[in-house]
Amino acid sequence: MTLSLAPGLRRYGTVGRMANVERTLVLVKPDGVERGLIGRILTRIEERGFAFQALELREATRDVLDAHYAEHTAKPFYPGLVEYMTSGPVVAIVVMGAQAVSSFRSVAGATDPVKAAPGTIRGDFGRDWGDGEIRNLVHGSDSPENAEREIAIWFPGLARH
Ligand code: IDP
Ligand code: MG
Repeated sequence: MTLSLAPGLRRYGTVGRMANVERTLVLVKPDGVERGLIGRILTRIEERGFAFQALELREATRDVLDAHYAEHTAKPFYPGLVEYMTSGPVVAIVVMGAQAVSSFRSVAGATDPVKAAPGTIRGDFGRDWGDGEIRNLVHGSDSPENAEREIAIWFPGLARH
């Protein structure tokens, strides 16, 4: 399943490669898709005035997740994280604009939805579902360097180098 880019968004592809505008990789995780929250999550990004360079509904593969979560593959929660991230489709998005990385991290909120502040995506839509798993609706890159690394994994055609 693919939501292809509207023609008007294609110009951001050129801008994204030519200008050094900051980019971040956002994922609406399977719980966000399953619960019908794609629109509300995208709205929060649009409301802050950020642009989408790419936006696609897709299945995360094990290979993509191993690369994306390279820093976590040896951790005890990793098998559960893979199960979670492959439990349904995700929406992969490249968001662009000055300080896009830290701006989206502040909109996403703390990793644990129980600790995430109200007003954040995780704090407004997340909770402890009582099964010991963390399901926190979204991913956002944690640094501009990791953002470019992750964009190259999810959207090789948009890699800057
Ligand atoms: P982040 O998504 O807020 O950047 P990270 O520490 O990078 O948080 O962890 C990546 C993802 O791994 C989290 O969003 C969450 O889905 C999952 N995760 C992190 N720590 C745990 C844990 O202790 N138990 C279960 N899942 C976890
Ligand atoms: Mg992280």
